[in-house]
Amino acid sequence: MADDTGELEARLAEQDEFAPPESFVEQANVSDESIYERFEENWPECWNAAAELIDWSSDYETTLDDSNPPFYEWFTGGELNASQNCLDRHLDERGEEVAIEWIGELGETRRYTYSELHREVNEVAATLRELGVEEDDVVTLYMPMVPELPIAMLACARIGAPHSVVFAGFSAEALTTRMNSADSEYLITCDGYYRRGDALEHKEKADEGVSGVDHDVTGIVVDRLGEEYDHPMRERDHDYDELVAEQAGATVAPVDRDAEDMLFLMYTSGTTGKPKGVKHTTGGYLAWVAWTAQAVLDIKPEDTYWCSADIGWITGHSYIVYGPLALGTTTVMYEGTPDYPEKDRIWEIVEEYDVTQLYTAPTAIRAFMKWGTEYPDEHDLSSLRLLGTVGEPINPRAWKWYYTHIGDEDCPVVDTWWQTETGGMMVTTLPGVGNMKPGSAGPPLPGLDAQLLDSEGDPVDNGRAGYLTIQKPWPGMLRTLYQNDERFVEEYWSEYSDTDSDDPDDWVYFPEDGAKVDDDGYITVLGRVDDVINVSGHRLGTMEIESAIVGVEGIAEAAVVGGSHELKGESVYAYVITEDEYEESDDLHDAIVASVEEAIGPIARPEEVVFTPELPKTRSGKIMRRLLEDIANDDELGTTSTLRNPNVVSDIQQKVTDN
Ligand code: 6R9
Repeated sequence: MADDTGELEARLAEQDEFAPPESFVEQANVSDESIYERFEENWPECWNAAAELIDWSSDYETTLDDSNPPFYEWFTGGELNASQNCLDRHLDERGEEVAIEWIGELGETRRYTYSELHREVNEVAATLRELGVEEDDVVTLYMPMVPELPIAMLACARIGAPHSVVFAGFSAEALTTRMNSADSEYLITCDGYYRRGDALEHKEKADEGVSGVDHDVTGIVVDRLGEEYDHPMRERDHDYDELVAEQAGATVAPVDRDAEDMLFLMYTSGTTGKPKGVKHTTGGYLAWVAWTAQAVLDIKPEDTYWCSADIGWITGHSYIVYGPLALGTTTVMYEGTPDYPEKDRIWEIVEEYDVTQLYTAPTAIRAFMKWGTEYPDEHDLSSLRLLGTVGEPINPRAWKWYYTHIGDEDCPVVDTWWQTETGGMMVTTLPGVGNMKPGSAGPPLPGLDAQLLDSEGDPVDNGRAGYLTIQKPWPGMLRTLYQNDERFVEEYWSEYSDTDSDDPDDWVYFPEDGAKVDDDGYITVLGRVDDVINVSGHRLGTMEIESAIVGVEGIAEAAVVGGSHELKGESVYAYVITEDEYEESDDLHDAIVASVEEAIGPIARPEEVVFTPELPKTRSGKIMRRLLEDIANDDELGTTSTLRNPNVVSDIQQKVTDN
């Protein structure tokens, strides 16, 4: 056996291109390669194909209104409701089929058929109305992976109240910032949840967050922990079960929303310390996630599809909730971690539920790889038809491991590049059409125009690194940053556009990623080129972390960079300078870690804190992050000749080695 595996690995190691399995192609939702040409010739009307996947209460008049770039509008004049699309329209044919298969960490399960989900969403929608929530009021959802989270999202969508989901692992401070920024007066939260068998209390953190909000907040609290935790209630808090019980059997007609009305806000990290409120709309976003879910994830109503992300991130919004439910399939929602109670938990679930597609992150795959093949080998994974990854670059070795040991060389692997801002997938192979190349996401989807440019805006040669740009609008794109059109233009459009022009051809979207492209047009995404790092697929702004660190008494200055990490992709390296009267100490180290956790959350915890008397700076006083990155990665150092203080570099290097 060991020999076989060795041989197999050796063979795979050499192979850098894989054709989609024949058995997959035969049944794929999309298998005709002419789709690329057809979409290009028929742009932008090609996107009517996406709009056709959803129900409209009033037909749209125009596919794309590009009269005021970069404020594009899609499917203008159309009206629809996302909750109606995810629920009501499936009731006749699929009312008794499973919509959400929820698996709790402690082994308990909850199953919602489409009619059951429809009932509870209606009751929650009625509850929100009763509390005074009106159309266009932003409702904040600060909840872990409990069924009430997607239920609340759909209830908000039903009454036309945009939701703003704040990842439960984020800190109280992060909640405050987001609620203030969105003027959100309503919060649905949870008493707590389970992590590796332990009850984690969440309500105190929520309350602390609310205490910083500059206006009154009405709360609804889901009781997940029961008697295990006697959670505090504020005066304006209500118990979820009690309120919903009062609305038993209530129905709320889905509100007609204009295609361009906001469906939700999602805050994400950017270059500056302040998170960006990405605005997604009802028509374009829903069409985009439905279309990509059927074309790339090959979702069919009879599937049991599982995306292992957290709904607190965009991946969960698009590919646990809206995409799969719009298509009427069964979507699996898992509360826990992949190694609890054992390292085979994922494979146990795949086997038990006959999961047909698995969509996860490279970080998870690298962990599975490290744990060893014995865990997947214990289970029958033959129900799987397709595998996907998202969130960060996947190294070819991890890709091949996934393809072989999970997919049994019989499932296509889609490596999907996209962002919070793009709403859904952008660059990936179509699994029934294109060959796969491990490590390369693939070509842009049909109807998308991606190009690599150098810093002057000129195209770069194939094989060379450049900046990824998107040259034409697409339905799922963000429309703006909440109440900040100026920052929207500045962040995404100023780099490569002629911002004085009203010709859409002069406007180019810049996602702030570096990439290279090969002769077949396959794009390998290299990573962020701004001050954002990607830890386990989670986007973190280095400025946010730095400002938490310099908030610690005794710290004068901090520079944060990403260092490569075997499992997480990148990890947080913090280089800090103490104030004169202070010295490096364990206490100071712990205070730094605590402050980062408090400001952002445990995901941003520094892996290394390096105390140094100086930071490498250019003559103009700018910190040379590139050098700090080289040190963190133990790479050969780039040039130090432009530094004001070149000697500091070897000192820091020595400290990192000693740590
Ligand atoms: C969906 C999501 C976006 C950033 C993006 C890029 C990185 C995502 C990737 C990938 C290489 C992939 N990224 N998918 N890099 N290959 N398949 O992750 O959204 O949290 O906004 O992060 O993630 O750097 O710019 P978001």
